Amino acid sequence: MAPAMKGLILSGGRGTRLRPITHTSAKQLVPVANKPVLFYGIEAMAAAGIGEIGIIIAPETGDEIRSAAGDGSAFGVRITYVVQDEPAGLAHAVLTAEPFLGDSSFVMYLGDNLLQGGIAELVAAFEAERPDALILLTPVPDPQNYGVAELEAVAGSERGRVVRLVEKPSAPKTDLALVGVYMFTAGIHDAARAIVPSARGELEITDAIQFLVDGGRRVEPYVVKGWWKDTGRLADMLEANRLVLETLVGRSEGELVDSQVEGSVVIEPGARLERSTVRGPAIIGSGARLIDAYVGPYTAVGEGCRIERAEVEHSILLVGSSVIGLDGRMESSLLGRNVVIRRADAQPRAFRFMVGDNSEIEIL
Ligand code: TTP
Repeated sequence: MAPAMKGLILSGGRGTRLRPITHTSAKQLVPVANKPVLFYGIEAMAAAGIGEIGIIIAPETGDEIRSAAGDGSAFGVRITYVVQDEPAGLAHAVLTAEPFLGDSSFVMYLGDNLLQGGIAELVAAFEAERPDALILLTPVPDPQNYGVAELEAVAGSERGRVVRLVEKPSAPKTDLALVGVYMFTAGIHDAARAIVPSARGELEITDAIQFLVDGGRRVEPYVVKGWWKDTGRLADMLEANRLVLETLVGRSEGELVDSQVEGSVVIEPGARLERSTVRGPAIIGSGARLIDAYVGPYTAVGEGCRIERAEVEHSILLVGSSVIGLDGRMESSLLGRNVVIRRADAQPRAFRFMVGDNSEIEIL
């Protein structure tokens, strides 16, 4: 019998596109609807029956990821951490994890990605058909910004096969972008060893998959049905937050004083609203305080945050941040931990922030 399928989640990387948040924290721990992005991937694997998960970590942010995800028992899985000394590419990450993966087939999941509907169906398809690799694809309006797959029909096969993968093509032949979830047999290790670094100096997983294709191996496409989000940039992070908040069912375990809640809102234990309005979908974390505040749709307010005499919409606030006395509305913003934004005078203006942990901003 083939060894059980394993999971590999990539949580290293540089995260340059999410600076300054990533100066002090791993991007995979930025919360989406108050839960770290990484946890969605772990949960998706657990739900697909994968019990052994390796997590690739970087030396700089690895400890934080270890302490957040622990040994995996909270998710009903076993987690092994694999340190990748430098972010030398996704195929390099696979090679780094080879001692953990051994001969097993595995699902590789980018730790900053979110996939609606999970991966159980894909794992089942892979195990039933046993191709050498199965890659997930989704139609996008701007394929020139992604890795793009070219497909070919195969008699008797519903999905056909992949013939070519092109990184960020200037003239894309299809609109099918590679999603950050892949399934491989152990043959990917030899492929990753056979390729050379790309122009940007990384061992690219697309090159390793192309090596499989060129060697006559069966690489199958799987077009995903639901949404997929790579949260590597602020706008995508906010979009992921919006999409996940839309799926939450409202409940209130907090305290409401002269306050209104409209639509689907989750209020976690110990949160307190005074003379405030929250319009969902939104989540208010435990111990948060809203005083004379308005929180609008698609907002995730982290644990212990404070919003006072202010309006906040379509934003993510990490643990312990405060927004006080703004008379404009803060929107489309991501605040790190313990950020303070406080208004010092009363001139109306619009604000847009992307602020790192422990920052303090006063608007004069
Ligand atoms: P990317 O978002 O493509 O790369 P990055 O994290 O370096 O980000 P940026 O481009 O903003 O600098 O990586 C996708 C996922 O894979 C992400 O969770 C980080 C992880 N990763 C590794 O674990 N090892 C690597 O060598 C690379 C390149 C990425």
